[in-house]
Amino acid sequence: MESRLPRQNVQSPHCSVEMTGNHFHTTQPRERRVTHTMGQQLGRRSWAEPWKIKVVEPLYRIGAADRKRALETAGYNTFLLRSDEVYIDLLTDSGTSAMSDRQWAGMMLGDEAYAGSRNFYRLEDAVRTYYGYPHLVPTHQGRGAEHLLSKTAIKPGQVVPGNMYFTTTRAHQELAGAEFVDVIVDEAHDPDDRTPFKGNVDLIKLERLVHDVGADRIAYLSLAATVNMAGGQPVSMANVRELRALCSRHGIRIFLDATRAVENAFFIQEREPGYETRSLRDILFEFCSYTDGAWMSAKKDSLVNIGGWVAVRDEELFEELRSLVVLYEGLHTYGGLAGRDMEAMAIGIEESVQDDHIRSRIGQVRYLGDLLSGWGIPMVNPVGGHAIFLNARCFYPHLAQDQFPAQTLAAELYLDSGIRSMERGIVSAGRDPDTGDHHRPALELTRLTIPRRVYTQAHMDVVAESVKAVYDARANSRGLVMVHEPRLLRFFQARFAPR
Ligand code: P61
Repeated sequence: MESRLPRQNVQSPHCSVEMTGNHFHTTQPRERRVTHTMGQQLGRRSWAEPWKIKVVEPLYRIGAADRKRALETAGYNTFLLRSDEVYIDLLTDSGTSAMSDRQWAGMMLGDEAYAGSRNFYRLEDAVRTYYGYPHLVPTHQGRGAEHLLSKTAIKPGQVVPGNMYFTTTRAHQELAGAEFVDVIVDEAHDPDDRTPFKGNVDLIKLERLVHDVGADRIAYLSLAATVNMAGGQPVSMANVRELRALCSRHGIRIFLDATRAVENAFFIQEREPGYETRSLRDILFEFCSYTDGAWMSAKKDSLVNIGGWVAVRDEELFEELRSLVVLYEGLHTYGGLAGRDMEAMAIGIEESVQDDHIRSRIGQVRYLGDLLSGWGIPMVNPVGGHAIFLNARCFYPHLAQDQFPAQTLAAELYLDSGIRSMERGIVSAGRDPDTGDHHRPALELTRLTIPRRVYTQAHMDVVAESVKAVYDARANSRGLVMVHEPRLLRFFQARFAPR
């Protein structure tokens, strides 16, 4: 990790070597100056990534006038910017991670047979080994898996309870005819509540729902670990264990959104008594063992640029998934992927459960969080696995929610420095399909999402300084109006104008 201190002294008994820029000057011994690494300044020992960089991709800064023009052309929606117009891209951690040398080497082992590719069997083996599900159907990415599972596991008119909605997940559940009901603990809706497992399902809310609608109207429990929209908050092992008992009593299945389940396992290891000395690998396996199946966007935890899967224990459901995948994605042994993509995914799964990897991944997110907290920047606490979620309501208390504070904050950040973030508030929440009104989530957040193995600590410093500059200028922001609203998942393509 490069220290961001202005100058560094390396002391020896005889002389000191002073580093200034790229030059070394030998000077006379003099009074010892105490320097602190960033880790020490933050009150801990420094950590470093368990990798070194072999290939780099240049970044370009674009000037303020060009940023202004680009944002106008993009309708003040960061999804509509071209990536060439972005300096540090924190839109998402989805498909944006850096693959390892082993993964790239694996790409050369792609077996591009239409049927029975050897890479499929390797992937099946990795999913069985680390997640424990016997029957695997690959898909091109997470929403392909959500589509198949929603179509096979939901009957129109059923209810799907879950620990907070996710945009594509809920859209597929609703398209399949279900109503989504949020049963996450109340603490999840409060950015300042520091409960360690804010992703947990509230068992009382779930029990009440079962009582009100009847167990046979519940298609399944949709359990996300970690919970993206709550700020990457984890679910405890105790909670999933109790859920298993409750759902088994009522004959309800549990399907897991395993997209960031490895990050969830890290939080269990860190925070849950009895798991301190267990490996991530063990924790992940045990967590999944309480569920009937899972869907996965491998573009996150599994360190690939594309790919996903759905995997289940039940053979009948597997048969249905297998017949649908050939209609929507591709043959059941490639599901819309190239053989090489499946090989990279299998290797990525193995790399993702390494304790060192996750410690440094989440450590980097926390590093940014610590800097921002130190400046009193309002955000979701505790910091979650994949991102910092800025609390846009506190940046702009003078803006009403339908003046789009989080969208405004994403626009201001881009204007300040070319950093791209994402709205996670009223725009993302969309409209209620029955009433047509905006969903009005309690959380109005702007997400700074950290890709895995891509940016350095220095990039985080640049990001933190820009957030601080935007925070300092917060009183000047006037908000936005929406001038174009797509029917589905509107946040991707909506357009805005300044108020
Ligand atoms: C993201 F703005 N996430 O966080 P797919 N489950 C979960 C996800 O986080 C997820 C998917 C399923 C994205 C990409 C994205 O509203 C948005 O492979 C917990 O992207 O199809 C994806 O997996 C879907 C960004 C998705 C969005 C939807 O950035």
